[in-house]
Amino acid sequence: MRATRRLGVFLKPYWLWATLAPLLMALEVAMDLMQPRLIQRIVDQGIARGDMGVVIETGAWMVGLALIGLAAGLGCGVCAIIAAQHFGADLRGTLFGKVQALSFGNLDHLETGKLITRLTNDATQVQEVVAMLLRIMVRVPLLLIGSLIRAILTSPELSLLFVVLMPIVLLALVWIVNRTYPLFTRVQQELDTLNTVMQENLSGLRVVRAFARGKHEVRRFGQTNDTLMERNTAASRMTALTMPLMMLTLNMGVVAAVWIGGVRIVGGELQVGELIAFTNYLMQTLMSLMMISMLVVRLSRAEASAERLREVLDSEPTVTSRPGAITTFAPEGRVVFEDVCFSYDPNGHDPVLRDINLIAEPGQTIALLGATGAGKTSLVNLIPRFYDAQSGRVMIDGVDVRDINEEALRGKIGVALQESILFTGTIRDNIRYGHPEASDEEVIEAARMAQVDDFIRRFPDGYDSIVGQRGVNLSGGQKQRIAIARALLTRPTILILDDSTSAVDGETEARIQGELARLHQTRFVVAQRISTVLTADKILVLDDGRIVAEGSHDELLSSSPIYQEIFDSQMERGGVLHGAA
Ligand code: DCP
Ligand code: MG
Repeated sequence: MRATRRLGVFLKPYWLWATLAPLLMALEVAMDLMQPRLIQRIVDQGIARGDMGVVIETGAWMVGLALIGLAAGLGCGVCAIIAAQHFGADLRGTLFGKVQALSFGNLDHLETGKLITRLTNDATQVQEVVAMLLRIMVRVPLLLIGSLIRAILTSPELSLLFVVLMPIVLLALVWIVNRTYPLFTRVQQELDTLNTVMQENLSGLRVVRAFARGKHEVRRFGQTNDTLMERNTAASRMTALTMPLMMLTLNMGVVAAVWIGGVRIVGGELQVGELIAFTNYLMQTLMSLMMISMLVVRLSRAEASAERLREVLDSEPTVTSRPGAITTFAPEGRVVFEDVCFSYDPNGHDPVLRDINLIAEPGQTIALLGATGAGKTSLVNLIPRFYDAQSGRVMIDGVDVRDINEEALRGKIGVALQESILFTGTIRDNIRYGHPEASDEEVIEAARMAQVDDFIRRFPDGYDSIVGQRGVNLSGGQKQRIAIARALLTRPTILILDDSTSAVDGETEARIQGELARLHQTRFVVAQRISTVLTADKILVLDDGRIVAEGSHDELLSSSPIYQEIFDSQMERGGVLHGAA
């Protein structure tokens, strides 16, 4: 229950609706509780005495009170829905905002698939339970206590029946809840697995196709699907089985009441109407008890969802702005790494970068070369503070990046990430993403420099062409170049290109480099091909998280065996010659 209660804050702004709903429900319950009492009056004072007036008058009262009850019930439903829907919308909004505030480090743990389930399925689960709570949570206890009291008032002698019935029903309920609770927990777990399998598959559908693993995936999904069905059936069978059992107990109670009551009526100690009223209250009491057991099960399912939401809500961004961080930042672009060590593990195990020292003067191009997994992406990600160094410092113009407000910092750094992701929308909007106020001329200029202007113009809609989800209707190299244009448009002081021309042919790459060379900015260029780094002011060769060689192309060629090795292997394939042209 803790996690569910923790979400209660989202109901606070709607406290009026959230209080009105139970109040109206209380009114409805009050009306419900009056009915058996009025039936009793019709029977005992109307029918038994042949008094038509009492019958008509009481009947009219019954209809009137029922109508009030109906109105109150409807009102309660409306209020509960308003409160719950607003609650849900705010919850989703807050979750989304939270996700936006998270750092790269957090996102390494909360995968997209999981986040989608949380923002949709889990949020809805909790929202539904809130709507239910606002109605039933009040109804059930009120009805239980109210009808118990009325039953005792109606016939204290018959009420002794409760002493026998209540323990039986309570025991049965505890047993049922104990049996169904774990069953429903397992249903929820299996539902999670199903969601995961489904999401992984939908996002990786192309891989599945490419490896012709469709049948295998269908089988895998089928297994999970079947397990879910079995568990659901087991849980439902349990509930289905218990219903008749409960009804049996209930009916036995009624039979006992009628039997004992009948004897007393014959003896003249009880009136028929009283008996009818009593059995009515008896049934309401026992029914309320059954409702409680259902509530418990439902709540426990929501608790699992609430717990998952709590995990998102409580995750703190791993990278945050320090109080007093610099908010106006106009650097020249001198980047310095001082003894930087970095690990993806919060405790610093398995460092990915070790003792990194480097100086990039304003306007210099620094190239990072190294095998995959060497730590190139990790290194450049420290400059815009996607992650924070474990020890050592990263400084821009002598200021530790941790002392600069994140937005101010990132506003000066243009990044083309290793994986070029485009959003659904026009090509123009994609290029403008980091600088939405940019004019069309600026967009075209950036595109021209990134060598995409030509092919964009060849589309029928030019810059207004729509890019599909994840940019499916563009080639890898085209996407990379749009990502470069996007980074260039923000006119950054520091530009980071993480393997951004890996899918671009050598000739085009050389042309992009030629354009970039005319800009005065500090550039970090990550590459696998030597052709990409030939003209760099400084080339850093990374190996297993360490800088193992450093210098210009010519220097490295004569001094670094590793560099020579890379050079030779690429020469054989002719890549360098092509790129150097
Ligand atoms: N790593 C990790 N968690 C991440 C990203 C990376 O644990 N979120 C690990 C995987 C590698 C190491 O860090 O062992 C270095 O990864 P990089 O992405 O920095 O490696 P490169 O960019 O050099 O490799 P590539 O050329 O493949 O992009
Ligand atoms: Mg990388």
